[in-house]
Amino acid sequence: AAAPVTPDGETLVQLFQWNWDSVAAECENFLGPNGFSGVQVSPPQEHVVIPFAEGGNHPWWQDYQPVSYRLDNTRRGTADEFAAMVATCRDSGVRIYVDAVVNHTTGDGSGVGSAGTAWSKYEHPDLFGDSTASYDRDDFGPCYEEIANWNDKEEVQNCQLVGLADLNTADPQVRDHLKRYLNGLVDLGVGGFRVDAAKHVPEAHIADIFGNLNTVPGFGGTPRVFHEVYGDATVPYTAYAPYGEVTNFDYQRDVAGKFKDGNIAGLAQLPDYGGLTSDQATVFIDNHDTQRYHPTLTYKDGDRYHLATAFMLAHPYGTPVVTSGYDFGDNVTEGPPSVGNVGGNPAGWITEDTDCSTGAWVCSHRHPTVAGMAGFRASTGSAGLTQRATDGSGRLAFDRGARGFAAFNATGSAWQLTAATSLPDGTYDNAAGGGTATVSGGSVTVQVPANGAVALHVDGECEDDCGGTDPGTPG
Ligand code: LAG
Ligand code: CA
Repeated sequence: AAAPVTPDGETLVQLFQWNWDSVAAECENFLGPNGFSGVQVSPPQEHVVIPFAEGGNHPWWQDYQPVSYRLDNTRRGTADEFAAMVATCRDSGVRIYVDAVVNHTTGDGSGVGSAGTAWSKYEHPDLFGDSTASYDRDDFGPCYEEIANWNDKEEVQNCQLVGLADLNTADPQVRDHLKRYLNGLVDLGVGGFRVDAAKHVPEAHIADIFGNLNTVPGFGGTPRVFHEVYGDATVPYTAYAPYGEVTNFDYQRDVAGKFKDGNIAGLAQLPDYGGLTSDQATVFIDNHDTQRYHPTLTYKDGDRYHLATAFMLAHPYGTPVVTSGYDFGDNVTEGPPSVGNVGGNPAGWITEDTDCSTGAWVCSHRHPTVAGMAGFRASTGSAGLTQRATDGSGRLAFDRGARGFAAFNATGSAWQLTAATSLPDGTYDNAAGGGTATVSGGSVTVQVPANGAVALHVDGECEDDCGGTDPGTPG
């Protein structure tokens, strides 16, 4: 099969827990027009329903416990709504990436899933809603205990992650069921997958499952895959690099930590974090797990977080994923904002349509410091990076070839900067906020706001629509 299409200059956004109708609207109204190329959506398969756990609404993490591979009636919508979302986003040039839970099914207990399928920990009687496939106890294991020794690769890959029934992916029939689920999504036009807990599935099984999928209609090529691996000495990131891109938590910790500390002047030349080259790495400032369980920088940190996100989009290393979820306050279990009692469903069951204006949904990708940066990344593509300025430890500016210039100020006072640049002479909109800046004779003079950025790129050159804020703009 053809290779996945992975052009330079892509920006993905994790629309964590957004419902399908809301994702579709966002593709059409915002993401496509602003140069975002993909959305990572929450798991679309039938999931357990855990009411009112630990003082919250249905916890967000019920989605990570598959009951079957039906797409009908999750908290985010119907199978028809899912298919319509994929089509609408594709028409806007935006690929849908599905969070694929392939390592495990459910935890202890029993119940009825979101689409009405009965389950217990090792019994999933109807995987596709047509009585052709099921899992029973023999399809799990070979280990039926929780992972205890994280230094033992055998255990990490074959025992139970937080007590979730671990699928026996050594069994070709289990892999066939997983491929059937994934190919069903690909045939709808899904562009690829974030592989949940990939590290817990032996590499050979990952290779078979994700290396033998259908071609994506509309986009061409095979699905693009991001393996979720917290690399360590026992299971390094690089073990999964032959089978797709790999989530780079080493980048996440280092870059987020340095922005938090205001120590960014050394970030122009990034190492191959965790041994992953730029092409092999998926990068992010936080994700739905780290923002809850290991927060370094999150939406709660305000400007500094948005600044770090803008930097991630300006720097060529890795494929960036912007995180955009909902405000969970102090409750790491709390499910997404939901509508009240509808059609006999209890409150908390159906996720509300996203509204970026209320504060309930964080919508980081629309923040003024971030929103224009997917356009910057698309414009700068594979252009190399040339450092242009630093000032103390908290300030950094660089060029991206002759296509872009960006300056980051992780301090509490404005930075008056005059720097050399290879950008052609002209006046440019600031993609990382407001205002414009003029390049003249290979030099640019800008005021970079406290905890803010200035980012100029060739496709953001303004002719006579600069908004009148620049005194040097010709009439
Ligand atoms: C992931 N990546 O490897 C997800 O990013 C992460 O969010 C998932 O955990 C995990 N793997 C499994 O897919 C989430 C929650 C867990 C939750 C789990 C399953 O962070 O807290 O576990 O999803 O719903 C929950 C309870 C546990 C319990 C378990 C089994 O919190 O206490 O042991 O269910 O019943
Ligand atoms: Ca496993």
